[in-house]
Amino acid sequence: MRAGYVALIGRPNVGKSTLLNTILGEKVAIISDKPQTTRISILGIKTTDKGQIVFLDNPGIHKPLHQLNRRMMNFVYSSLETSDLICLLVDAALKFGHGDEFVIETLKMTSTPIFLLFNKVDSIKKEKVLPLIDKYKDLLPFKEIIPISALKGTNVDVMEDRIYDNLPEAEKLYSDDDLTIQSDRFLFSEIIREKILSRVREELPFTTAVLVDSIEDRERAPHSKDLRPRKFINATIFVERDNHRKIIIGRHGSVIKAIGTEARKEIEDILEARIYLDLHIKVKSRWRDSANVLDLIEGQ
Ligand SMILES: Nc1nc2c(ncn2[C@@H]2O[C@H](COP(=O)(O)OP(=O)(O)O)[C@@H](O)[C@H]2O)c(=O)[nH]1
Ligand SMILES: [Mg+2]
Repeated sequence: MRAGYVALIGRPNVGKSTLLNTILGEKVAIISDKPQTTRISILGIKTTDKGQIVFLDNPGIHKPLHQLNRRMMNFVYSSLETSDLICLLVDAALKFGHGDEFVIETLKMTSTPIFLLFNKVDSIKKEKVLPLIDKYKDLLPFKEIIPISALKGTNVDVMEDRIYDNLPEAEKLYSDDDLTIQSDRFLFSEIIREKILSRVREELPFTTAVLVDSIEDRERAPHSKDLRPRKFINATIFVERDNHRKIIIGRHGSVIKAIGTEARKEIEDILEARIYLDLHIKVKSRWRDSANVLDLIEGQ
């Protein structure tokens, strides 16, 4: 048996969370085309007959400006420290830039073995891969360089095999049917945030936080044909400014309604229950620097 921790590391938007979901075959991390979608380390457990790989999906490596971002980067650093192996993801379609240099510098601090994964190879021509490998291969002593597509699943099995080769011999760290350790509250708050990110375009870049205040059971109406259990979920969306609140509400409430409907459907599928989702919006200026709000969100 082999088992260990593998940190997924890279710039924002390179596809770390997509890869985690593909590996697990289930959604444990939310995805968006906006940077800095993932804010904490999200654990995903893959158990096979070879052993167990515990993946840590992470926030993207960036220079932090707010307390929120400093906390995000602290998740990255501690995941670098605790992991047995690091998978550095790079977007194969993007040119090497300052952000990539910063990532390489950050990784120079660690002596943990590193895999280099060129992701999104589905979006580039095959002949572009070799020059990429050439550009990167001497920057760090990579143990393996593997082109993958997290979205299509290309080479993900190869990657898993190579990971096992590099993990210590050890007993499993979690039980066989554990997929993650994040709570339902956290997952639901993330799902709501994902719907906000996809509904609200450029006007509002990643400045919302979502807190699930309560999840309560509800009685079924006496003659209802829907036999699913019923749950009532209360959640608060934090925004920094009143005009952000208006954007999220939308014309005649159309935006918040769509966010609520999409999130509710997804949560209903997960819980196999009928869900009532009550969303409230709270304006809290500079919540990104409020230890109170950040503690509440991380503590879900
Ligand atoms: N074409 C393509 N797009 C991808 C792939 N992996 C991720 N993406 C897209 O890249 C964006 C960022 O993905 P996400 O997993 O949230 O990136 P993260 O910030 O690194 O976690 C999303 O729009 C994904 O759909 C891939 O293998 N191919
Ligand atoms: Mg992510």
